[in-house]
Amino acid sequence: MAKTKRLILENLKRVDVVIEVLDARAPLSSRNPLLRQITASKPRLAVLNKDDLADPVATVLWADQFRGEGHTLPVQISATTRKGLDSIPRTCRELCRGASWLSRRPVRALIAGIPNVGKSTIINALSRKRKAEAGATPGLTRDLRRIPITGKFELFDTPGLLWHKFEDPLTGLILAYLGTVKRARIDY
Ligand SMILES: Nc1nc2c(ncn2[C@@H]2O[C@H](COP(=O)(O)OP(=O)(O)OP(=O)(O)O)[C@@H](O)[C@H]2O)c(=O)[nH]1
Ligand SMILES: [Mg+2]
Repeated sequence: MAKTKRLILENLKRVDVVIEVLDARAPLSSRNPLLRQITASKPRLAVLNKDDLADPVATVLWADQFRGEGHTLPVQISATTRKGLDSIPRTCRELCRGASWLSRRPVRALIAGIPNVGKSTIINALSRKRKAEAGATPGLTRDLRRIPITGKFELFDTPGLLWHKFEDPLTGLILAYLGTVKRARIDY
């Protein structure tokens, strides 16, 4: 966790946007307060992934709530079915609108979030290649990697980041249900 936090902090100056990937089934519990705190200086995009597994009515309400907060644009996607994928590069570009460098170099976005929410799967789906290791076990991505998607868009994959203490025990339970916590660490 300390290593991932350091990786994100060290690489923040190399990116234009931070994408926080959330699980559409539990957007509030999967939102990492530590990540919000350390990336507060960058424009942010909240991606509600695994839309195919979530209640569609609830997801729309969640997206409205995020939109209401103003500082973070929400998009709903499913990396598996490819629903909404194109909205990621498009929204990242919108967040950089007016920047002097926009016509000269790609938009660089750091993709972060708690373990197992689908960060690497989103990168593979966008690039249409298996460039990042992805799978059902939390903690698969172990290092930061820069992955060019198109000439206009680059992503930085990061390992999952959890925080030290869940204020609400229900959050811990929900994160365990989502497959975020390593099995060996769960008290069944
Ligand atoms: N149903 C469904 N499964 C998904 C979706 N996106 C990712 N997954 C699955 O979620 C699991 C985790 O995916 P990863 O891409 O490895 O997740 P990650 O966030 O990179 O995980 P770490 O690197 O461990 O932090 C895999 O089994 C994926 O197939 C989605 O949109 N829908
Ligand atoms: Mg990963």
